[in-house]
Amino acid sequence: MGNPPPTSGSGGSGGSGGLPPGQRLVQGWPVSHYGPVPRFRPERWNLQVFGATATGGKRAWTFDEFTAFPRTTVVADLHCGMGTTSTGHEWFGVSPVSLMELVPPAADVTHIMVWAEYGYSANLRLADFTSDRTILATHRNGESLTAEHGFPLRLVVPHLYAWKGPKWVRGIEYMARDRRGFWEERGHHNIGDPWKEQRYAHQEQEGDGPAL
Ligand SMILES: Nc1nc2c(c(=O)[nH]1)N[C@H]1C(S)=C(S)[C@@H](COP(=O)(O)O)O[C@H]1N2
Ligand SMILES: [Mo]
Repeated sequence: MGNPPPTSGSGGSGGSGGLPPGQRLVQGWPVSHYGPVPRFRPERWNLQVFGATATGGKRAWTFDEFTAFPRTTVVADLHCGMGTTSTGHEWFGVSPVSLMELVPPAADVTHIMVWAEYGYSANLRLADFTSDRTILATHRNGESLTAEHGFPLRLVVPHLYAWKGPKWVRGIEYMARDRRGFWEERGHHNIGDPWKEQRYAHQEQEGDGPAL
């Protein structure tokens, strides 16, 4: 879990505190991702939970079914691993814990891989995914996400760099051991805590992640 911010404050909790080391504040909300923006096709969209579930089975929800889930609000900043932070985001969406209650993990699950359109993925420790500030967001500042920012569903993990939060989420895989996601395989830190400035894989210490 992330260290608390150095001094004054609210840190990851909404932008009135300090920035993580080496980050600079940007105005507004820049768009940043690898590859094209996927087109949303409601009739084909689903959200799947699979991997090491307690029953061994998988679950999938259509867009309409997902829309009926209980929602919650989290105010949090986005810290891009390339050095910019955008603030003032009020995320509205579904708590990962509520999904996991519907599809319990097997007893040996330690990590989660979150999958997005076009094969983008990010690995998380179970406790990162189940943090009470982590949210599968459908809305930001009261409006539906735009296509560029991840419509219809993106993950936000406030205490980690933003690459840990896939836009255009489609799948949640329960894992009994850690595996590297898209950027974690390509030179980025396996944990990605901005308060410890864990940007690159070469900074990893024993136990931070599986061998590259
Ligand atoms: N599917 C997908 N999600 C992604 C990425 C990506 O390339 N593909 N990039 C990540 C990175 S590096 C950042 S900084 C944030 C940017 O989110 P924003 O465009 O809403 O600011 O999205 C994250 N989620
Ligand atoms: Mo980023």
